Amino acid sequence: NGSGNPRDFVAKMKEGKKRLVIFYGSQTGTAEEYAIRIAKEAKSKFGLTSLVCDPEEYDFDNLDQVPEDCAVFFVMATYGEGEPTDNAVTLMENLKDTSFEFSNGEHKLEGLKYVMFGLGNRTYEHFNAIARVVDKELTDMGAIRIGERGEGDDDRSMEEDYLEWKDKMWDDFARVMGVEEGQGGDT
Ligand code: FMN
Repeated sequence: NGSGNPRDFVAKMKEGKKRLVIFYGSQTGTAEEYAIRIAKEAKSKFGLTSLVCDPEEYDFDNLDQVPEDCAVFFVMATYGEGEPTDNAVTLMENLKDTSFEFSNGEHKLEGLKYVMFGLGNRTYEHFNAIARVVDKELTDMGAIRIGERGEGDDDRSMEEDYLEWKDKMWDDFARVMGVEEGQGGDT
């Protein structure tokens, strides 16, 4: 209804009856494109709608308040010496900072279900460092990854890496979320 805090993604999910939220850490748009594709696939496969989010536009203190029947996707590119994109700096800081409290008063995300796809390039020393770090931080806080972490290589095989990863991920997703394929709709 637009009356709430515009930086509260959990409220937006609830208002829009969306069970998925997809955050993209993107500098030149590739990760954003994959985030949008993932949203389209969730809709066509399972009939689930997603909130596709620029992490810079949201606060993460209520990341622990994502409802149990929902999942959080992270589509994260790596830059520099294994650094996040500009729009993911605060997200990274919040996850890494053990004094950052979620609304449960702790630095814990017990039982939060998430999916991880990283974008990188194997010619860099810190290949997919951000996806790996965010994955580790989430797991350390008690969150539960759905499927394997995907890692795309922009040097040679981004598209193949994505295609190889996603079918198994959607199988695991369906099992964990208790949804079935073939319930999809348009886009
Ligand atoms: N990929 C890595 O795995 N590690 C890196 O350290 C890394 N540094 C990069 C630095 C620059 C200047 C550029 C242009 C790319 C770098 N990459 C690195 C590859 C990007 O992560 C990859 O191209 C990704 O697809 C970009 O996503 P985006 O378009 O969403 O920003």
